[in-house]
Amino acid sequence: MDYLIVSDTHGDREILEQLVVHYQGQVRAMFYNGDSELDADDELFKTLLPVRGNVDFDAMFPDDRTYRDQDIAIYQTHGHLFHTEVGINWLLTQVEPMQVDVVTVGHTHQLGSEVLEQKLFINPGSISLPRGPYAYLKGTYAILSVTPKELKVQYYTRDFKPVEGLEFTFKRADLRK
Ligand SMILES: [Mn+2]
Repeated sequence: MDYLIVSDTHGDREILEQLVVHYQGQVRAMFYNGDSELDADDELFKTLLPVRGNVDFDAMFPDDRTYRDQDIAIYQTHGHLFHTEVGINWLLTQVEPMQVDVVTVGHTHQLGSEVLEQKLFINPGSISLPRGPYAYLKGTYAILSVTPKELKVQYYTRDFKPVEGLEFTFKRADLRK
C-alpha cells in the first residue's frame, strides 16, 4: 500500500493539481501537510487530506488528523503547533502516548525520515519552497510504502522522478509493538 505525502506549496496550486492527476488511483491516500494558502473547500481537498498550516487562514482545515488503515496508523499535523521550527522534542512528547506508527509533518520545508521513540517521523520537505541541504532538488514529496514487515520512504522531485539515495527502509520490528 502506497501513500503520497506532500507539503508547503504556498500558493503553488499547479503542482498539487499535477500530483493529484498523476497519483489518482495509484495510491491509497494523499496527505497534504499544510501551508497551501488555498481555501479548505478547494476541489483538490476532495482528494488530498489536508491539515492547517501557520499561513492557512481558513479555519475549516483541521489542525491534525489520525488516519487509520488496515496495516498502518498515521498522525498528521503541520508542525507549528508543536514549534517544530525550533526542534522536535515538544512534538515527540505530545505524540508519545498516541497509538500510531507514523508521524508526518511539514512546516520546516526540510525533508527527513527517522525513527524516534518507535515511531517513524516523515517530513516530505516543501514541494515549492525547499530549504536545507536538499534545497538544490527544487522541491520534494514522499511516497510511503507499507508492507507487514517494512515501511519504505522514497523522495521524489517535481518531475515525479525518484531521487537516488533518498530511499529509506525501516523494519516494523523497530517500531511500536
Ligand atoms: Mn510553510
